[in-house]
Amino acid sequence: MPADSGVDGPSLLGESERSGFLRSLKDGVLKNVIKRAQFAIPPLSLMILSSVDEPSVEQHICDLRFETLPVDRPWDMIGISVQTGAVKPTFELSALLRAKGFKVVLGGPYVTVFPERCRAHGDVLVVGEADLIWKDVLADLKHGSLQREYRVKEPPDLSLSSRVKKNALELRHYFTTNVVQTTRGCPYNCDFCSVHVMNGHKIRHRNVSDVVREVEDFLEKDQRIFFFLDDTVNADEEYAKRLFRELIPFNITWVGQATTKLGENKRLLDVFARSGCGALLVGIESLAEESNKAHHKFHNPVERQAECIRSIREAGICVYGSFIYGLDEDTVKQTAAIEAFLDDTGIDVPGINLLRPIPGTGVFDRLADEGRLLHDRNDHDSFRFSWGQEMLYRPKKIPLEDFIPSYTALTKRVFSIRNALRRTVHAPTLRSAVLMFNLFYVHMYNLSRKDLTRQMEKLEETGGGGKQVTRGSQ
Ligand code: B12
Ligand code: SF4
Repeated sequence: MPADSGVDGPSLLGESERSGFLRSLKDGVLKNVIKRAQFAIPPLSLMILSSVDEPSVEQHICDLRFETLPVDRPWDMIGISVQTGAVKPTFELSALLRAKGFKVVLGGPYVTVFPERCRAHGDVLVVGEADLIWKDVLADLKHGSLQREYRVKEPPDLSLSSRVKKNALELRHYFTTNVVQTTRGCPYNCDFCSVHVMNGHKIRHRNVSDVVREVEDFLEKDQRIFFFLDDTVNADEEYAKRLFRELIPFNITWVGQATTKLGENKRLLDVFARSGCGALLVGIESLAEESNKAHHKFHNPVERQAECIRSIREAGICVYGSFIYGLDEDTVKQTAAIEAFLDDTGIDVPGINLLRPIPGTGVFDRLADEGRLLHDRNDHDSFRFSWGQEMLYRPKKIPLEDFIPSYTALTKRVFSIRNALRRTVHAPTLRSAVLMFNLFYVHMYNLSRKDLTRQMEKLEETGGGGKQVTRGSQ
C-alpha cells in the first residue's frame, strides 16, 4: 500500500487538486524525481514466498504501489502482507476480494504480532515467518484441505530456506530488484523497534554459500545495486567477514544497515569497502546518552559515534545517519547538538525522524500506560506510517507546542538545497544517489512541516494539546 504523502510512489501526489500546463509539467518532473529517489525496491517477503516450489502451483506478485490487482483472473488464493501502518486499507481490500469470492490468506508483521485482530479479516492466517510453512499452505490449497490458521512455532532455520528467485516479479518497476537478507533476528532490545518482537533476539544466518549463489543468480537478471536488508549487517562480525569476502570477486555495489561499531573494526570495514559497500544506514537515535538508555538502546555509546562515523566515511562508504528527535530525555537543546554533529561528522544523508510508536512495541505500551499517546491505544489505524510525520505522542520533557516548532525549524535548516549540494560534493562515493536522496528530503521534510503545522494549529484550537487528536484532525 502506498503511503499518503507519495513516498512509496508518485500516484498520490495531489493530482486532482492541480491543473494547468505549468503545474502539470512541474508535477511531472517532481514525480519523476520522486519516483527515482524513492529507491523503490520489491517486497522481499513476497519474493521469498513466491520462490517456494510446490508442483503445479503457480505464484504471481502484484505490488499495489505500481499495479492494480487483476481481479478478472480466477485466482485460487490471494495472499496479502499486512503492514502495521496500513491495516485498515488492507482489511478493506481483503473484504472486497472475499466479497468477489476469492480466498484470502493474511500474513506479515501485523498478523504475527496481532493475530486475534486479523482473524475475522481473512480466510486463512499465517502467523510468523512463513519461509518454511508456506509450502504446507500451498500443498493444502492444492489438496483442498486449507486450515484456518498456520502458526510458526519456532522462528525458521534460515539455512533450510529456499533460494530467492525473481520469477514472479516485474523487474522494471523498481530502482533495483537485488534485495537480499543474510540474517534475521536482533540481539538488541530497543523499545521503539519491532524487529526483536517479530524475529526474536537470536541471530539466525543463511548459509554463506546460499547467499553467494543468490547474488550470482540475481546478477544474471539485474546488474544494478544490491540492498542487503539485514537490520544490522555487521551484527555477527565473523559471519559478515566471511560472506562479504566471498562477494568481492562479483564487483557489485551494495548498501545496507549497520551499527556504528563497524567503525572500530578496521578489518571488517576494509572487507565491506572492498566488496563494494557504497553506503550504510546507521541508527544514531539521540545524542543524549540518557535518552538512548531510556529506550533500551545501549550498544551505541554517544561518545564513540562521531569517530566511528568518520572511520566509515574515510573507508569510502557514505553514511546515512538516522536520528530520532523527541526520545524521553531529549530537550530542545538536541536540535543544536544534531546540527553540530552533522557538521562535525559530514554525514552524507541525514534522516531526522520523529518517534513512531508502533503497536506491539515496548514503547507503545509504555506511552499508552503513561497517557502520552495522542490516539486511543486500541485504534491502531491512527498509528499509521505516513511520511508526513505528524506527532503521535507527547515527548516527556518538551511540551508539544515547543517541540513541533523546534523540530520544523531544525529540518528547515538541515534540509536546504544548499546543504544538499554541500553534502553531495563531500560524499565519498555514490554522489548522484546522495544528491537525489538529499533533494528528495528537501521536498519530503517540507511536506512534513506542513502536516505538523496543521497539527499544531489543531492542537491550539483544542487547548494547547490538552486533548487527544483524532486521525481526521491533522
Ligand atoms: C526494507 C525495509 C523497508 C523498506 C521497504 C521496502 C520494501 N518494498 O520492502 C523501506 C525503506 C521503504 C521501509 C520503510 C519503512 N519502514 Co521498514 N523495514 C524494512 C526492513 C529492514 C526489511 C523488510 C523485509 O524485507 N524484511 C524481510 C522479510 C522476509 O520479512 P517480513 O516482511 O516480516 O516477511 C516475513 C513474515 O512477516 C511473513 N509474511 C510477510 N508477508 C506475508 C504475506 C503472506 C501472505 C504470508 C503468508 C506471510 C507473510 O513471511 C515473511 C517471510 O518470513 C524491516 C525490518 C525487518 N527485519 O523486517 C523494516 C520494517 C518493516 N520497517 C518498519 C518501519 C516502521 C518503516 C517505516 C514506517 C519507517 C519510517 N518511519 O518511515 C517506513 C514505512 C513505509 C511504508 N509506507 O510502509 C518496521 C515495521 C514495524 C511493523 N510492525 O510493521 C520494521 C519492522 C523495522 C522496525 N525497526 O521495526 N522499510
Ligand atoms: S533498532 Fe536496530 S539494533 Fe535496535 S532492536 Fe531494532 S534492529 Fe536491533
